[in-house]
Amino acid sequence: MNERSEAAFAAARRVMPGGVNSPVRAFRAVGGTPFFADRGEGPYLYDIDGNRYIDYLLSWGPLMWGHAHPKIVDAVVAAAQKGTSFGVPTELETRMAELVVELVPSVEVVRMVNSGTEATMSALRLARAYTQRPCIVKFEGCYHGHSDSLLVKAGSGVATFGLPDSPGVTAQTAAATLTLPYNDIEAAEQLFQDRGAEIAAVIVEPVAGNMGCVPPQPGFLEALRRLTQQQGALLIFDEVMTGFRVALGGAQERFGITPDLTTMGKVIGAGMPVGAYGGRRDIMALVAPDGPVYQAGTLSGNPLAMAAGIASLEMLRERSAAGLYDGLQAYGERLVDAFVAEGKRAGIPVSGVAIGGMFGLFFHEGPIVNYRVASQCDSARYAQFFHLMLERGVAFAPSQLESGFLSAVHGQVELDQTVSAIQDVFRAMTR
Ligand code: KE4
Repeated sequence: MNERSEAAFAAARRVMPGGVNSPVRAFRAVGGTPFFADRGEGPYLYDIDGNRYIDYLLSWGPLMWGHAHPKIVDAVVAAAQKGTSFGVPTELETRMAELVVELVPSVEVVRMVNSGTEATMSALRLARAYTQRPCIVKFEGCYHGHSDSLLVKAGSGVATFGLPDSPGVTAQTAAATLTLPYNDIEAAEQLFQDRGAEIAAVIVEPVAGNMGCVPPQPGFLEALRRLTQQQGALLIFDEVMTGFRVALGGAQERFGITPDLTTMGKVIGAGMPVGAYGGRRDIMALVAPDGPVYQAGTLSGNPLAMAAGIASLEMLRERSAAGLYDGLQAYGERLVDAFVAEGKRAGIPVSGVAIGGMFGLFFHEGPIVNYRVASQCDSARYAQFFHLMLERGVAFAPSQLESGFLSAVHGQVELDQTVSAIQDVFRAMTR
């Protein structure tokens, strides 16, 4: 079944921490040995033991066009044949920036970096410089990458390991990061009342994707917009995961909220290393070399990531007019409805949510509104479900506290196979 992955993992563990280059890939939350990828093709991922999976992990979000889409592969190959990096400007970077500015109207000026972590870290530095204030506000269960001031009650891998504060983050750093429960308007109002004058920015996942998929409750994002405006703080939407996924213009388009800064990643690189931060021109004017806020990167805006991202965004823009995002929503709803119906039929507490190209499946009766509730999910049940689905050729996220992802190339065949496997698995779970 997975002898080659077992051997590969043993070799990997000898030379890499946990045998991986990112903790969640070690499958610690669901147990067992991670399968090693050999190749991907559209909605399918093939492991080195020859097993094929319908892939709902999709590299944690970048792959809106599935694996190895010809237009994206051709774009990367063509760019590579001209060189991999130059250290001077290229027009590809301008083209990418023009696309982001066109598709995300709140972004007037944008800077490319190499990861979501870099994007959020830089956006916070900029917000502190612009407001001349020290504190930032984040929400429990939200993950914004692994920079020190954001590894305070983070979600994603840290939450999965139950490490609310990662070792190595100093007390001084943590003290400047204030955390609130997601979706808790009253708590946000109270914090701004108590410490509003110190707050440089609120950073939020406008749809939380790192404690499972948890949408904003009605009024939550509007309250953050109102409070930050009133108190002279900046509102930063971390759309590294939601950007170009929950709508063409991201969560800010879907929910009609205009943030001051937006961070991006994943989809804009279509699987190549990338991140970006951008927003109001008067704020971005502080970024070096125009302004004093220093931020730099050898490979920022590198031609291969730009070529892949441009190909992806241009296809998204073209297909969104033809109902791409409605199709993603419908697929997600069918998948979640099947999960909930079969779980209830089996007498197992379940709930789920579908929002654009992402979804959440919970072993909890729901509704899941924040990290405290999400952490009450039956993660052992989720692990059992995950492995039973894997045996049936369907790969979901290897953690209850993560989201599932869809692509434009998942079709009716994959949906039918997934629903049938869900029905079969819940029958097996009640035997
Ligand atoms: P990266 O530094 O991993 O490119 O981006 C960090 C980040 C920032 N903001 C949000 C909303 C994110 O979801 C992420 C990264 N997401 C995780 C998925 N839980 C990446 C998976 C991993 O850590 O390997």
